[in-house]
Amino acid sequence: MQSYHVTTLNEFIIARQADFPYAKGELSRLLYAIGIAAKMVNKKINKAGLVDILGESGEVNVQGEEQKKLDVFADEQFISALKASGEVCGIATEENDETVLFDDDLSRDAKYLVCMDPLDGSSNIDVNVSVGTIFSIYRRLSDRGTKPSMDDFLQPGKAQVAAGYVIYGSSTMLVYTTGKGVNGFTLDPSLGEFCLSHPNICTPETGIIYSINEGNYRYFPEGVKKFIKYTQEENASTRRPWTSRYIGSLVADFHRNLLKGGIYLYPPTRKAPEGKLRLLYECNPIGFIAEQAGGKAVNGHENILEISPLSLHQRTPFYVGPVKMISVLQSLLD
Ligand code: P6P
Repeated sequence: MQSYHVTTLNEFIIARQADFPYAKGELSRLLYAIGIAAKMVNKKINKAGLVDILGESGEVNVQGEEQKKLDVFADEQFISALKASGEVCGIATEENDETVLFDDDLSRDAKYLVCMDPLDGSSNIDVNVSVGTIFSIYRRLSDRGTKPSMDDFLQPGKAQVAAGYVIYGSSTMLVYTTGKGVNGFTLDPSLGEFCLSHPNICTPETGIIYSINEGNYRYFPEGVKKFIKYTQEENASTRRPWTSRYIGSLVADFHRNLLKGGIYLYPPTRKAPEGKLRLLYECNPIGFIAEQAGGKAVNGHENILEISPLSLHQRTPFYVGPVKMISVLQSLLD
């Protein structure tokens, strides 16, 4: 009888701890905490249609968006799990105007901080479309034992120690990188464990999928309009036009494009002249993962991971995908 061993997320984290010779387990414990919170959120999302947690919580977040009850629940779960880990000194999340600093002795001495979108794409919850959690992990710059500073949170994306996302879809997956490749874990509900299902994810060199909300076409920069026109002409290598796929949930669109080869675009629009997506907890983590999988993320002509943030909820135009597809886009941008 062939024995079939699954590698759980926790086994993988421990095995990979050797990648960091000076690691004393802090990052491992932080990643465990994220896995636990993800399972709690997943449990709630799976019942969303059945329990009265749909609809607005009546609060409005810093983005001016109605907070769905699951947004609030997810935010609370991740904050609680990360605080309990004792490995995080503070968190910046989409759901909180200001940073959430942990002032217990253990956390105040922690060396990591987290920027996260606890539940991205939440407007899709009520219609049963995939949503996601996105997280980004940094080392603090300020001295351990002191109150974290705003500079701790406003580091460029290239300083990330780790980044990942959870996609709550037809199955629930956690995909993350610590700078040594990208690995995907699928939640096995019968075990209650995330199990390694997509080792060493490498995005295809190119592709024919493009993801953009063409409803904003008239407001796009000319170069983006030229790019859309290019996708609708015969593609030299495939002799066929590209395929438009847009779910309206960044994690779902990015995950499909990462595996199949595709480019996601959120250009400036009239409603969002700086772009809609947030640099700290959407673009930087997704950009880090894309780069680790062989892709690239830019704001137009600048690598996303090179941008020095000026504020917690700063927005940016965002284009992410295989290097060759990004190059085609950049060749058309002014
Ligand atoms: P639009 C969800 O609100 C989100 O932040 C991303 O997940 C998604 O890709 C984008 O906004 C959708 O925005 O303007 O096309 O509805």
